[in-house]
Amino acid sequence: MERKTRIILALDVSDREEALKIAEDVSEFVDAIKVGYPLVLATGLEIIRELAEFAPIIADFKVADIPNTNRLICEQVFEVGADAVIVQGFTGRDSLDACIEVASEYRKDVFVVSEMSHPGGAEFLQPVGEAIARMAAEAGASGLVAPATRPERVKKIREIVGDKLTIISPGVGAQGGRASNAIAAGADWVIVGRSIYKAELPKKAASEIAAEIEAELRREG
Ligand code: 3DU
Repeated sequence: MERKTRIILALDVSDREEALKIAEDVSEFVDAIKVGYPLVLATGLEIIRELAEFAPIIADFKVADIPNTNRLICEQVFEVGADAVIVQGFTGRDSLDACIEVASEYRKDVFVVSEMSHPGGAEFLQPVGEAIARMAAEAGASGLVAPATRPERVKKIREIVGDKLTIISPGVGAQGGRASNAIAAGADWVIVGRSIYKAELPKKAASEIAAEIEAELRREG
């Protein structure tokens, strides 16, 4: 995944044609496309292979099972052409290790959720988010998912993992976070869904977020 616009599109639509149309339309403004349950359950896993024509694909299945099941899930995800998978960390080190082992066989990436961006993310996950971030770094994950709705938490997670891991950050736009604040706090990429795919002109919406991020990066020098 190359750092260009620093935007990952969360493509949570449920129609195949619409998904492909939006992906093609916005591809110059996104560095990757995140695909999750809404699109895959509606259209089938093969949509990952089709979308991979436009951008690297992050499969957001928030994998959270025993090691053997995690391994089986990750094999399916990488076989169909995804470049990365998002997994939960709360299931423990052995479950995470299983995902990382499969990813390294396929030379792919694992992103671990440290804390979720919605209000409920502060209830159970936030108190263990820092421990999950440390575990992910020790286990050799590629990156973490940290909330753009709480830039101070992105900053904290960045302090914990240093430059060792990348941080991808959902919660921009529809959930109230700002792309520039998440990037300023230390996120490498922001994840944006509804603010792009529900916009009247998705390409224009993506280009505006890209411009906001570019301005922030210029300001930082
Ligand atoms: O709120 P949006 O429409 O911009 O979509 C955000 C996407 O990121 C969506 O796919 C959601 O499932 C995912 N996500 C979070 O929003 C929060 C997390 O902590 C992890 C993933």
